[in-house]
Amino acid sequence: ILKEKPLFKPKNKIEPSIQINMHFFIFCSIVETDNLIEKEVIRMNRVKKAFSNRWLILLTVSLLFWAKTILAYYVDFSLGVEGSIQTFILWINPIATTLLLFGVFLYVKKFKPALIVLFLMDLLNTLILYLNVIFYREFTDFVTIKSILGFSKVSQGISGSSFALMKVHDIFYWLDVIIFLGILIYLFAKHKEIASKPIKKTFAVAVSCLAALTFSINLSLSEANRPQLLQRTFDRSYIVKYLGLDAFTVYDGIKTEQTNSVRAHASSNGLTDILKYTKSHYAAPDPSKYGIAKGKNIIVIHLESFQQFLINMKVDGQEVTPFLNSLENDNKQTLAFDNFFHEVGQGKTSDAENMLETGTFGLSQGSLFTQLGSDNTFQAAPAILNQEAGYTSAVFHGNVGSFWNRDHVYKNLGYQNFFDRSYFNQADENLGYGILDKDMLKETVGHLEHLQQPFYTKFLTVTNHTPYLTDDKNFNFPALKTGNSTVDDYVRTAHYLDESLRQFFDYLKASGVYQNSIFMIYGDHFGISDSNNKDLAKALGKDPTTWDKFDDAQMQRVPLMFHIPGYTNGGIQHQYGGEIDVLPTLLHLMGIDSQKYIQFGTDLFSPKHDQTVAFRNGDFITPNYTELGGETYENKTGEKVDAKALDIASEIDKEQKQVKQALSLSDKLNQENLLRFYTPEGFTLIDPQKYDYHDLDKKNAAIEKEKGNQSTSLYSKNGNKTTAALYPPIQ
Ligand code: GP9
Ligand code: MN
Repeated sequence: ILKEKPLFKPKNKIEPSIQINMHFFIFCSIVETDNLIEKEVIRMNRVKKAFSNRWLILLTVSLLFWAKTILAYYVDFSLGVEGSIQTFILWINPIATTLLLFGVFLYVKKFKPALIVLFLMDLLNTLILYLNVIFYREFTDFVTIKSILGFSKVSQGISGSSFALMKVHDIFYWLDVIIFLGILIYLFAKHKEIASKPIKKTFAVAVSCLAALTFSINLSLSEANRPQLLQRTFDRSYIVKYLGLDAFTVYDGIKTEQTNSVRAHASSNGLTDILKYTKSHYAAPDPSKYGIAKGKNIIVIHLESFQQFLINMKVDGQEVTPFLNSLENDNKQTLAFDNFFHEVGQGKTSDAENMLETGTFGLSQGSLFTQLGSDNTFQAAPAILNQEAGYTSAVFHGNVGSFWNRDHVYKNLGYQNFFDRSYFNQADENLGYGILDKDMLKETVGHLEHLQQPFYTKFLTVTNHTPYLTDDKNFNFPALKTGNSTVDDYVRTAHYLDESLRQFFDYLKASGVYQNSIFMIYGDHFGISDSNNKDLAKALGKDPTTWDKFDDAQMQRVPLMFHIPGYTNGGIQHQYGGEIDVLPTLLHLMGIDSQKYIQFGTDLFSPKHDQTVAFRNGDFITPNYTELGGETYENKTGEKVDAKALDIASEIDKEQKQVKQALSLSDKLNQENLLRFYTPEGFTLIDPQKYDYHDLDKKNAAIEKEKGNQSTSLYSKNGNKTTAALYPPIQ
């Protein structure tokens, strides 16, 4: 062939054999070039294929997003993850929502639009993640729908200081999105014809189902680790920790929509029935108690999970709470109640706080603090005391500020200061829900002594909290020997709490605060749940085999005492009452009439005090009867009785109606946020924006400085010297 059709014609004569060789060489080169071209085409096709393999794309983008979320969990958020189960839940929680959202990509038939959808999902999710990262750096909290809609907090957090809030590692939040965008642009510009086979719809649906399945596994694991996670919403960070940021955003959106729609239909007309009830229910103060603590500092001590049975109880011949007993039994300076009940629902501590601060009930489900507290209008103790009597206010608590949404709610209650976990030594031992009470109380001094007096202060203890974790170093008290560890250790942590208080009081006495204060001490709710009561029965000298609902109800007694140094008319009070009654009682002791405020309880000392104690589920206790789920028990005998036969049916019926009415009117007031339509004369509406719980010590020092000689803080009165050395060493 080459002879007939030579590839080239040499100018000079070349020997035929060489000629053939040359021809062969050229031929081979051409073939090889062709080969190379073909290889290149194959390579290009592979790249194209890879870029157009939908499964690979989905997996890569999802994995990268998962990694970014984990980065945020560990580096930017502090979620308080404890133990391997929580760690596992944390690691899997971004999977479900990421698959669900990114999986939409599989449903879009055409390749390019599908890619755009995926990119937008990635961008949106990254935006949500990053917004939260920035917001968290400023507020130690997550972005809520409300804060986005209201724009107030987000704009405060994001604008202005936003650059200052950025960190070098933030590049990792955006790197994959930028690369994705680059690839998109490249593909669109250079490979106009790029396409890929659409995924069968069944596969797309399968991915969504897988996402749903993953979510339900995630939710069940979470519920097992933290029962009633969604009903009670302890803390926004809990939802993020257990279910992830996207689930939190959706959950928050649904809740916001629910409250908004209730509120949109509310009007001041709704107040008519409420005012009618509270006005007619009002109980005027007993003149002999009115104003007996006027002008004194108020020190509220919240005894975590502390029940009345602990008072005067002995284990192996030793008093569990000798210090609290000495206060309770001081029949001159203390007014203590032995028929006082907690009335909390699922909001536990937060419900107790709500009742004591606002005089309204908690909600029938969940916590009022977390559900409505962020933007409800309140007329609460710190605001009333400040406006009517010039009180400064502060809360001290060894747990993070976001728990029970306190960091938001306290502002609406009018608290000027909130010293949360961040104000205490970070090295302090964290046991369960916060640092140990002894450490917390000791460290409060550095903050307390800078508050202007008179002050209204609340100390939220936390060490006596289920599961009553103990060690032998801090908790040297004999445990009960019932065999149920929750019950057994309860007395040990209660004893610890008692010791913490004794030390705190030693300091207060030495610094002179004690003599000029009224102490309001209460147990917030049960520590031993109904399911454990039978194990406790024997230790209380009761028969576990006859233990019933009636006994469970009686166990809901918690301590309440007003300890007023210098007062001489104290003694144990036997009238029945509950947490809802505390605010009007306290106000009257302080010489402030509660009449113009909407409050659902009555002054415990008033001759007109309503002794019916309403539980959140509608059950109630009176001095004579205990009504549980429509069944009546006689208090004297503990026996179930036939109300009709005893001719008390109509009396019980009337009480039951009133209990239900009070609970539902209180719910209406709070759910519809009706206090925004009612401002009693002389009361100024609280503006939460005025409060900021950062740098509180600096602010209080500035107030001291500005007031100069007029400053009434302990520190100023002590010749500008700290009183911290007066605190006894922690034993
Ligand atoms: C946590 C503490 C406990 O900050 O107040 O709340 P509780 O679990 O008792 O409702
Ligand atoms: Mn509690």
